[in-house]
Amino acid sequence: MNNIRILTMQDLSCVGQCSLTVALPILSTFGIETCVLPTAVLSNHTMFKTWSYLDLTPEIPDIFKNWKGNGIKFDAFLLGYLGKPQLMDVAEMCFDEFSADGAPIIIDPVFADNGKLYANFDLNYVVAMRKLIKRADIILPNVTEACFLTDTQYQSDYDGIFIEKLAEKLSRLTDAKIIITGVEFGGNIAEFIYDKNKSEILWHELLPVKKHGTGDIFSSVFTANYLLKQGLHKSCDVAAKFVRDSISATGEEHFYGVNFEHILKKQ
Ligand code: PXL
Repeated sequence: MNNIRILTMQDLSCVGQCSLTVALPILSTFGIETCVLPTAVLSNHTMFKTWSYLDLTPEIPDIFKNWKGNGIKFDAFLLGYLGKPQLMDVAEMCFDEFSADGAPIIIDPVFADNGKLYANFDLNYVVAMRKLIKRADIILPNVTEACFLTDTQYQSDYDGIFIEKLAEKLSRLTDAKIIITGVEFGGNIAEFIYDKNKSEILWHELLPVKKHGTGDIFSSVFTANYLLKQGLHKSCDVAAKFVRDSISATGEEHFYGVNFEHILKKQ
């Protein structure tokens, strides 16, 4: 039995199978006590046509005051979609105040995909994220996020050398272990793992459909396995297979996410 308590900081999208509604059930199912710091409440994620957005930043000082008063500490942190650049400073305060000894910080930058920033994001967010990832032990950017973070022109048609250079450039911004997710070429999909100049590429079967929320599922399954001492390689492998199976369990008409619940039920 483990007694790991993680804090995951990301938005709460009421509908959409992403961020907290993914991280909470997944981490809990793996037996990890999962605490949440919701950064915003959205009616649904921003891949729908419209959404409401309640920024919860003003509530956070009071949450921290009470955590401090109650002597709360966390053994690990998983960050995803924060939503506003100011929240990066809040995240740093949170690490400073509430880390148990040696608590790993895992950051999925979550601000862009397919060469473009998500709705509501601008370059200020990217600049703030460049600073925040200095605090990370592991970062999980996709190719687009890695390009923005390293000021590299995104190209959809890339090769292994392009990805290796991206990882090298990222390693100048942070000492974190780097996992570039969703690397696609030659009809396959891979994670590129870069750990202190040692790199490894982990190939998986590429399914012919793209779905929302799969990055959040990957980061949650990866984090759970990593905290349970499975190592980088195995944790990536389990997470990638979990994502693949979740996509396979999802009908075409289900446009906003994947039915990861069906796969989680089998864990
Ligand atoms: O899955 C990433 C994500 C998380 N949260 C919100 C989003 C998105 C992607 O668009 O809109 C609110």
